[in-house]
Amino acid sequence: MRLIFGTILVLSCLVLYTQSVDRSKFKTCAQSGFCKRQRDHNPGLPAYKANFDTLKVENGHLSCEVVNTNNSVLFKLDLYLLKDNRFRFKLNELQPLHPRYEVEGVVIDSLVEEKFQVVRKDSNQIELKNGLNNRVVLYAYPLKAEFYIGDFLVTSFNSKNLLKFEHLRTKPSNNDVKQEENAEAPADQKPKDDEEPDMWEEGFNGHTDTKPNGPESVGMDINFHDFEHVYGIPQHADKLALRTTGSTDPYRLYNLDVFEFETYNPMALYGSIPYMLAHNKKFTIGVLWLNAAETWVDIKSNKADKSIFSKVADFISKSNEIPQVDTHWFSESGIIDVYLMLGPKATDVFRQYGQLTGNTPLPPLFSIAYHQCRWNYNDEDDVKNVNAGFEEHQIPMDVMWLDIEHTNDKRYFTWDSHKFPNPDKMMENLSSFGRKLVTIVDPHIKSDPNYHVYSEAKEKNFFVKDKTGNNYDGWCWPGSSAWPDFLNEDVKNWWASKFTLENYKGTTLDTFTWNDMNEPSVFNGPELTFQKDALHLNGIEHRNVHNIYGQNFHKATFRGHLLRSNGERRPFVLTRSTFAGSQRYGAVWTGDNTAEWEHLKLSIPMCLTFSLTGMSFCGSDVGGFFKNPDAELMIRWYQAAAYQPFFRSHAHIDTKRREPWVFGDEAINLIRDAVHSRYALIYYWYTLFYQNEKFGKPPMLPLWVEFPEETDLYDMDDQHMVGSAIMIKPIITQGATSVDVKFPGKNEVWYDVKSLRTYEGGSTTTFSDITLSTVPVFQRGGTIVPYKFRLRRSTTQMADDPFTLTVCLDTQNSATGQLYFDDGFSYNYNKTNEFVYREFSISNNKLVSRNLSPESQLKTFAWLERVIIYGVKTQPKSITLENSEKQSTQLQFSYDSNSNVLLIRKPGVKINTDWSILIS
Ligand code: NBV
Repeated sequence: MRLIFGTILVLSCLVLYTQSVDRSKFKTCAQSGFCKRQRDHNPGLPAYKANFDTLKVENGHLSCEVVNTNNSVLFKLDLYLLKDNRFRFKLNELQPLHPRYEVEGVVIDSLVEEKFQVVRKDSNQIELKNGLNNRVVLYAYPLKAEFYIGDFLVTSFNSKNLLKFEHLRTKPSNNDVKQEENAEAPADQKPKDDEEPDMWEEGFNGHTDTKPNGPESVGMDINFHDFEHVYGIPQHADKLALRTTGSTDPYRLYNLDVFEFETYNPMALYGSIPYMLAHNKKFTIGVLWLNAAETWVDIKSNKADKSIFSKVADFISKSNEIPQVDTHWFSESGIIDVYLMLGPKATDVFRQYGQLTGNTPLPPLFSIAYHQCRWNYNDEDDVKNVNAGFEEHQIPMDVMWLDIEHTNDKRYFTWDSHKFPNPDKMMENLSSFGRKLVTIVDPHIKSDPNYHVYSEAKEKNFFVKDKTGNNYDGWCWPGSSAWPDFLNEDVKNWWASKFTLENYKGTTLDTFTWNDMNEPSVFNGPELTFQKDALHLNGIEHRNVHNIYGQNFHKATFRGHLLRSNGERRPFVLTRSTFAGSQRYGAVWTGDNTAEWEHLKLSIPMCLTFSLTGMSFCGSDVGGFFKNPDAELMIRWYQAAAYQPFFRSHAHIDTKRREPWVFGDEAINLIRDAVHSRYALIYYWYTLFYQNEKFGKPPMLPLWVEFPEETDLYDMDDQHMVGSAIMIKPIITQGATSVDVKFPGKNEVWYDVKSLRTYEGGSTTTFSDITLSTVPVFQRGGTIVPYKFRLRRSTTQMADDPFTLTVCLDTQNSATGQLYFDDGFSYNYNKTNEFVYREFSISNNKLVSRNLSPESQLKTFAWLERVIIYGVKTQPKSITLENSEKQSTQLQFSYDSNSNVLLIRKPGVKINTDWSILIS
């Protein structure tokens, strides 16, 4: 009977997955008790007051008690000045009925700033200053904190008095309900409904959330002064610049498996990163709301929310009302813990947030190349044939992927013995081409006493519990399943051990992992996930940790990869579910998109948003997961995705085959070109990922990060940067015949290194000669980009290939660029300095290569094959190379005075040596 139910459920899920989103499966704010209470909160007379008699200031840490004057409940406020221009604002109950959950494992460095000063203090205000002259002013009543960069007020917390902190309480008997409820509000504004039925129990779609702790939500306003644009809080299928939410639900952050998600709305998706950035001409700042419970964010803007009439009136009257974005954050439980990065520039914010939550570690080289996936490659022959197809059509590819059907009935870490009888051989074959394999490993564990993963976890008491203390039982791909409690360190370590080569038979160090369904997705759970009253280690309710469950699973898998190689090799793990800090464990993809042009278009803002919020190794399913793309969409998708950090083609099991060669000759050639363009730039990408690990600056960036003062770029999300040197405007509309490209930067010059044309910064050009082969990509004047042009089957074969440097001169005839590389897979770059990190720069007609890390020492055969300099105004007479031994050689060159391009042939020097080239 159970089996039949399970089969029906799984089948119905498959059917559902072929339709568009069923909104009724997911809560709106009005269907969520705490969302309603917080969103509708009308503060009336401000309730919260800091008691300055209890004020203590020690070592950049201020603390005091706060009272809710309506009900006398006491809180503790901690305000920290942190190193590198960061602040922390933390509010918790002083004596909660039992400890409230505080997020663990996300913040890795919150060192307190030593250089601080109390600037002034009176009975209602205290002002502290950090070493950079940035200040916080805390007001006792009404409680609020204002943060200043120099003299500019940039953000304030609770200046709208929306703070509402529901203290823990005992469940009142029916008679007490009235009294308790009314205690929260001022006498003149008692709730109209005496009883709020949602407070102690809440139903949705036939599920009941028993809420043993009753109401415990927390909410506060965070306001951005003199800002019109805010970004971040992924994951939503929406624009890059966040929109105001007056007429919609707030943006929801609750990790959910939303099938066929809709475009342009604030519904929750698979990941939740409660981190927002605000940007204006002068500053970029970031705010992390560190709470892993269900969270919603309302956004208002005094400018954006204006009617057309008032905008016109403002224009006529030259109104100089200061713009402001007001945001209101509320979470179902936990505490208020807000980290502020005060920038003042975007690159500072990236570094500050990276110090707080970690940067994306340098991925193995293969993982930033091209991946070939589908649900499913059916058997070993299929894998072999697809691999052979890439050979035949000479399309580079580094990784093949296997989805859930490769397992023995969805028992992860096992193989279907009919379809995959010899995984070792299959691995060997792939490795012989220099290629890797990724297998999927989901967190739902088939409830089967004969399945070792299940029986061990059961015996060790490692599963998440339901509210009664039994192992949580839910339905997923394998039927009845249980979920390991990845919040528990012992469980993570046990899970990690499953990846050792002895334990995961058929794998080698060339096998990597895909973590899916980790929201977690539960077919028969409320909103397709766990019950909120499910229990983790030490009785922690799932409600508190929902948004971080997937990250802990991802982290455990990452640990497994480290373990299996004794910490020698860099892991690669792809995740669907994310939280702040997930970047430390690998890559993310945007989930189950659709083969439609709108989805191709959305892949850009979705990955830009992930990038801004630390999760920089992002991509979307090339071609679209659901439905069948035609050749044009497929080609355009490859062309766009070649310039996004994670580059993988993927498809639903019910779709037609779509390997690059099924679309005909023209498509094969164009797809090959697109994939090749990724490989040609792979060392540029790798250098960006290295710099991302070091400095937190993501490889894929909105234009405004590079051109922070150009206000017309603030909304732009169909054109983006790859590093500081490359800009792309992918073609994302069907049948495009023309495209407008914006060239930012006054006094800048942009080069099309293929057509050899140049474009002036500060202009927009319409390209009206668009064909299917057009990919508008430009290199910025003033930059040097390393290329490897030889077409190879995978990155493995590229290691010793020679480099070409493309030098694009700026208006001052100078340019710089960096190159980083190492063995591509180990930690030797950290342990024994086996890497190359060089800077190339040209000025006064001399191109110089210098070592950026004198301690580095990698043995490499890679050499410099050619240098192409764009923007050279006069014909050179001679070109002289001076090598590291100070020997000079004359180099051959050609110069084209029409295009101003100088081609220098065969400098022939080893790339990791010092050399210079003099153009006279
Ligand atoms: O494992 C099957 C799929 C996978 O292909 C997809 O990429 C994931 O997002 N998975 C979801 C489960 C079922 C989706 C309909």
